[in-house]
Amino acid sequence: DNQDMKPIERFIKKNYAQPNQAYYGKIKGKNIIVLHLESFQQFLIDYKVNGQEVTPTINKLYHDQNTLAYSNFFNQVGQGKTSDAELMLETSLYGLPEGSAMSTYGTSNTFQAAPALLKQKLGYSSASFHGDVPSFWNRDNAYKSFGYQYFFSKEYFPEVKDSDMGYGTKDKLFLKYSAKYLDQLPQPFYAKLITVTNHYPYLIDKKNTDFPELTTGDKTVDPYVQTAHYLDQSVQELLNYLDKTGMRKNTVLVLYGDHYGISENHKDAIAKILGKKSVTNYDLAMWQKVPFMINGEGIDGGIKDTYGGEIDVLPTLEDLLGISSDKYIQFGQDLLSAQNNQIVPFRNGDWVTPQYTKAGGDYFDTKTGKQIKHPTKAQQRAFDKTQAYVTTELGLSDKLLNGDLLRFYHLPGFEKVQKKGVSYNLKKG
Ligand code: GP9
Ligand code: MN
Repeated sequence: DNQDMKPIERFIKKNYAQPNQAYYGKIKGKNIIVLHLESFQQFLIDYKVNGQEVTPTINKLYHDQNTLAYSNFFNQVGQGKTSDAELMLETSLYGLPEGSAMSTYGTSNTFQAAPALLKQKLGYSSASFHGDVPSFWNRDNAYKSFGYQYFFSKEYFPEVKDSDMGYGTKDKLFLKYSAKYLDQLPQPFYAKLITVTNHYPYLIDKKNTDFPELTTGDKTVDPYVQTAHYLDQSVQELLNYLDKTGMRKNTVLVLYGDHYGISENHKDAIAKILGKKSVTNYDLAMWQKVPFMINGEGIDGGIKDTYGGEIDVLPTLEDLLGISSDKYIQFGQDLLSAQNNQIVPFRNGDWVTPQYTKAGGDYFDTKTGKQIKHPTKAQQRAFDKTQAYVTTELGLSDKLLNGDLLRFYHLPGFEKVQKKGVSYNLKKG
């Protein structure tokens, strides 16, 4: 045993949020499809261009009574972008302050990640799908460490004329091909579909869009809604297929946006979209909101205003799956729990709570967006307390990854992931 684990265990135990009995185990045994919506921001929900909804399908899911939807859910990625989002969802550990943790430690570190946990606790099979080369973000190695049984990357999808755009297989083709593989997975399964077309610089062939651009005048920003619209159509096609085959009935869809599409380098464009003259650090913090939804037959849904982020997804799913996670080394908190503290740390040490926001060195009232230039003593105490929590939490997560500390942590009833013999390579077989 390693002494460095002790403060981490203490912190996690102290901040453990009890599951919500009304939801506990509600989706146990159902297939789970995580739909990773590339660069998809919350502002797109119900957003219109020239009176037309950009994402009618995703909007409909957002308002569905069988969808648990979150209106104050934030991306928490750092430089590892997509890979940080993936790491948080699979492990409830933070990305690193610099670089990509999946690239740096994905091969060497020990993890107690979602695919392995679901396999060992509930007998789920697992697969990840992505239309790019398998080595991007070191996925081919990190997925083995996470316990993924299958990884369907670009080489598994037929290459036809114009099948690629930007980072890989176009979403419509990608989801169509992936669905065929999904059909063959042993059920129940845990599957992750990582879309790619809605990625900067938002390339789309004319035959795939008749949707208008934004009119911010920022040429690289304006087509964002066109690729988002295309992504939305591809989701609709997947839903149609799942409905047709009957798979939808025993499947839960988890949709989330991994990070911003329009970066802070485009402040003028962001201001135009928000209908403001200029943007504050508060606006930029709120700009980090992304969708998070859990949709499935029998889910008592609704739009929740609980503050949370990507780090909280796995604990939330564990609650719904009826997996008791009180011994797990996971930094997030179950969003359904009444004990959730609603502190959302960003990777740079800034944070959001329902009351206050710290962004770029400034403090704000979260409800009004008003800057707090001269905090009262009570406000200063609240800031300090939240900051201490955030700094400690991020620091402990970094320590855990840098020291590969999970190799010392014995999780009762959990066996170390066996990577030997696992191969995702189609050519080598
Ligand atoms: C590449 C894709 C994009 O395979 O996942 O990653 P991002 O640039 O968004 O981190
Ligand atoms: Mn991404």
